[in-house]
Amino acid sequence: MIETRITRALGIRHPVFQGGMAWAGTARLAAAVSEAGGLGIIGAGAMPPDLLRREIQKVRSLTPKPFGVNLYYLSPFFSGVLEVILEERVPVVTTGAGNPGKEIERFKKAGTRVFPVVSSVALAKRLERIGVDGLIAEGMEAGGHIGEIGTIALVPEVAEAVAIPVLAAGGIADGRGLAAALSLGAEGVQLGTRFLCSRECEAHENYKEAVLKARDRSTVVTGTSTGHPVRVIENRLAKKFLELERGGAGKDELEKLGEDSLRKAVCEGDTDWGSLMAGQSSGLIREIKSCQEIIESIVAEAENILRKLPENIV
Ligand code: TUI
Repeated sequence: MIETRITRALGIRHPVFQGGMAWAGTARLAAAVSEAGGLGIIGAGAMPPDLLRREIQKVRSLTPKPFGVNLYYLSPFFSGVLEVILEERVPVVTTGAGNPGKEIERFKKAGTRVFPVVSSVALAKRLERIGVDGLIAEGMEAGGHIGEIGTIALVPEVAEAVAIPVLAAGGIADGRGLAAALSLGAEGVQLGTRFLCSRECEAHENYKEAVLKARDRSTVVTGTSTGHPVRVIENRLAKKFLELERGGAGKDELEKLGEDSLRKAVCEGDTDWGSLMAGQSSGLIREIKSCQEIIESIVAEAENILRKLPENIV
């Protein structure tokens, strides 16, 4: 057992969050992760509010354990999604691509714990001051929207700068990553790509196969020219995107190319023209496992490493 302030505060068995992946983070996946003792998270992405409400109710029908919703700040349904999260009194909210400064008081009144994702020390400090419950320090090894600092430097810098608990994310897929995160001062980890390749994840089999096939250099970062970097597995869409960016294409043209591409990949299995968001940990993921196997093997491996660590030093 690895107990930290995170497991105690949230009443979960293992300090492992599932990343809130748009389209792939469905109620079925979130419930499976929570049932296995982690914190399952519904990826609200660009979900309409009524669908999110049904997904929340579905998680509750599948498990009595705590779960979360990832609130994506660029959603066209942002305000409706926020109201549903508050009305449903969701236990935990994580955030993506924005900061919850304006909403924090309403979350507190609803009894919702807030764990924003941060990719810098400055934002981490600002959010601690406004009263968030913890932070997810996400390095640029992560999939999807990313910042610019690597996990191994970002996590200790954030952990040192704040007193609230910090989880590490980005490039972590196994017990070695969890042990490393704890060594860096984190009190848990968030895994996206690893849970994408779980039996319970409803992403298309083609997407999962693409992650299993991926190696260390299989992902690229698109969108640096527009200030919205996104890590994806390289495919025809990513190559086209990078080619347009190198040619100085404008934001509108790039946005048009990317439109609907994540849904095409996750729901239709379009591995050529879909956006295969995935982290650099793809190279570590070799097989589909159940959420329970993923969590139990990560915790057991980390415990083993931490127990044996002194033997590495001669
Ligand atoms: O959110 C993510 N990664 C994501 S969200 C997503 S959903 C999507 N759907 C369709 C098309 C495109 C994307 C895919 N990947 N990671 C968390 C994260 N948040 N990383 C960085 C940030 C972030 C960025 C800017 C947090 C705060 C911020 O600015 C806040 C401020 O006000 O300074």
